[in-house]
Order: sequence, then structure tokens, then C-alpha cells
Amino acid sequence: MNITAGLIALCTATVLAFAGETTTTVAVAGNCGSCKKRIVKAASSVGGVKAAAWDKKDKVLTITFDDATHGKDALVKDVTMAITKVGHDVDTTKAPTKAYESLPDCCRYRDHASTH
Ligand SMILES: [Cu+2]
Repeated sequence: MNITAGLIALCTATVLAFAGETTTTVAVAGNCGSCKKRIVKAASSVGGVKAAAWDKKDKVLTITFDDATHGKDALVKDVTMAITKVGHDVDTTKAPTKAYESLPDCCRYRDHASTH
């Protein structure tokens, strides 16, 4: 086997090994389109997350992640940390007051609900 063939075989094996994808959902508090952008951005910044979508009506974040490299519990924990850090409550984990207060007024889901 020459080097090129070896590299191709290695790459193929890597792709196969990392092909696993799992989807999970978590409840994330928020109000509007800006919240959506903020939440999705924070979730997407977490290693292993391949896709993230937040439904502003249901307040549910759907995350698609690589289950070959990331366990679900650890991943949800990382996503929770990233999102609470930008001011949004995740399930029973409250965002720090300081982070919440840094949100624009329209996004303050604890004080008022708005879906502008
Ligand atoms: Cu908002």
C-alpha cells in the first residue's frame, strides 16, 4: 500500500468512526428572534455540536451532536453552561443574574413575555 492509499483508508475509517449523530432536546427560556440567535450561537460554540435550533414558541432547543466523541450528559452540561452564560435559563439551571441583566429589555423573559 502506498502512502496515498494509506491516507485515503485512514480518512475513510475516521469518517466512519465519527459518523454517529444523536439529537437531544433541552428547554431554554427566551422571548424572541434575538434570543434565538443568541441561544443557537452559544449552543453551536460547544465542541461536538453539529446543529442547533431553538423554537421560540415551544422554548425548546434541539441539538444534533457527534455521539462518537461526546457523551450526551457531558454535552448537555456544556451546552447548558454556554447558554446560561449568555443569560438564558436552561431547564432547572438558572442563568446568573448578571448575565440575565445584560440582555436587551425585549429579551428579559423573566420579566415579561414578548415574541416580537
Ligand atoms: Cu430576545
